[in-house]
Amino acid sequence: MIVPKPVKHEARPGSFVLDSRTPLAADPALSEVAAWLRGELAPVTGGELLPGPGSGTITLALGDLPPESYRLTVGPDVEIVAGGPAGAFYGAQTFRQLLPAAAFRKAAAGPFTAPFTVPGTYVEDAPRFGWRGCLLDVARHFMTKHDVLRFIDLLALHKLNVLHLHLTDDQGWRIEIRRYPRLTEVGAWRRESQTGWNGAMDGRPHGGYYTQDDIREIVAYAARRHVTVVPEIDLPGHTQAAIAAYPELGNLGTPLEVRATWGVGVNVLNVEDATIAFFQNVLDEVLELFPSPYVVLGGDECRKEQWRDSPVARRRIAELGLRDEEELQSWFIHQFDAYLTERGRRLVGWDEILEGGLAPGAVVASWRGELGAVAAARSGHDVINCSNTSLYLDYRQGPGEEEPAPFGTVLTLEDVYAFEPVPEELRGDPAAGHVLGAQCAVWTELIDSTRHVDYMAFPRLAAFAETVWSPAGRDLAGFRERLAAHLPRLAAIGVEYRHADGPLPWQTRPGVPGRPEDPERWQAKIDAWTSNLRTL
Ligand code: TNX
Repeated sequence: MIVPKPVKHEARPGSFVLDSRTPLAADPALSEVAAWLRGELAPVTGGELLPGPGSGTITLALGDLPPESYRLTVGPDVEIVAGGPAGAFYGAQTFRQLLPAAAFRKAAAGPFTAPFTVPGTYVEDAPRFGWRGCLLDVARHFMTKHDVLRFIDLLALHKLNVLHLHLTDDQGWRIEIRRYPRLTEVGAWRRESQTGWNGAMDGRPHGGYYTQDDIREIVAYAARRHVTVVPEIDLPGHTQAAIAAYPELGNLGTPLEVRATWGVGVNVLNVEDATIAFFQNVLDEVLELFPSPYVVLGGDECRKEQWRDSPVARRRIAELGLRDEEELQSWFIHQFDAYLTERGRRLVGWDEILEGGLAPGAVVASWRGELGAVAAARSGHDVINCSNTSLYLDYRQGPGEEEPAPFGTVLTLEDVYAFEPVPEELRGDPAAGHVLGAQCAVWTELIDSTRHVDYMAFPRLAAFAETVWSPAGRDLAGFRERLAAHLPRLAAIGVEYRHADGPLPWQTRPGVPGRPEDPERWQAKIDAWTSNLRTL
């Protein structure tokens, strides 16, 4: 009962006994995976799983397989053969899932829980997609470093390998930049927050940020779990927190506060050389901290009112011979594409970067339905399918008033499980090869705690993991069975997931009203937003 479902999973004769004396031996290239597995198991076996003689050995070995693939054989011994450390890590994750849910506890109550008996098993496994991501929005509501590390463990448990950290937005700047200390001194704090979509405010300050040491720790912790942390610095919209810290970045010349309400704001960056230089300096520090080959520079939801009124923006448009503000936005993003390319990184932007010409080499994170994914792939750009209508885990999970984040259309567990990363229009088209994978998203306008993140992300994230890891095709009944075995693991870890029949009393949020959006109206809105993508 493994989640996500492996390529092949069969019963074999015999069984394995894991106890406090079980030796674990690993190829030197896999020693970090071995250390990780020892660390996960020791609290409940009571042993250290050191290499040594003994019956019933766990061995991690390298074999002639792709890097993320593995074969796991459980008999009198356990053998994990993998193409590389990532594959060995996934094999070890699968092995943990063959143990009782109690093995996911951090400590056994009373005497150690082991020995565990594992029935004979053979698993052959490899991911379907290379990009298996989840976005976590720590800008709208800050999450502590500890919560982020815990979230990384939960991604790794589901064999996801990308954490897209949305670090900056109108409502907060969450990463220390040495050269510009006001970004966090001012930009990381807001006076209060909007509590729902009815405009009510909570009157309570909110904030927080990660120091550069915190970021290094998060990146290293994730790397050990084969998760790449992809940073997002959102530009040129979603930048009010930065403008509050450094007003010269904006268009108004009057001071602004870090934004306390949600929605798409009018305050965007100006297009002066100094502003571009400012953000290239910011990126110098970001690149030093994040080894990720990909860097997300947003590019989404940039309102154009201030540019239309700005003599500087109008002059830019004229000098460069651009058609309009859409092309100006595209030009702005291009400045950073060249910058990143020179430094060996690839720019990722939301599908709005397709409007007004796509920066060469850029990767598109397609979020407004799937039209952007189709357009980008057909024009030869790599794509990550982040479709809001299937993968936005901030959308409500049921129609009732009791749902604690009453936003968006209803997006059930079954809806997420039904998601297919390759858009229908691309099936059978060689352009489908440009789909790197998919990514779910936990936007946090209305999600103000880890407990609430748990409720929104789980178990829908488990369903998402099957769509990107497991072979194509769906088996809802089989998934339900696997999930029934998986939920006790989440419970043992302490994840406050949503139960099938809705929120428990303390998971509701009375006083934050909201009716579910009508799916047809919602789709019509997305169609209107993206109609210009049809003509690309
Ligand atoms: C759209 S996805 C956004 C986010 C919001 C989210 C809420 C994207 C590029 N922009 O800023 O948080 O919807 O679901």
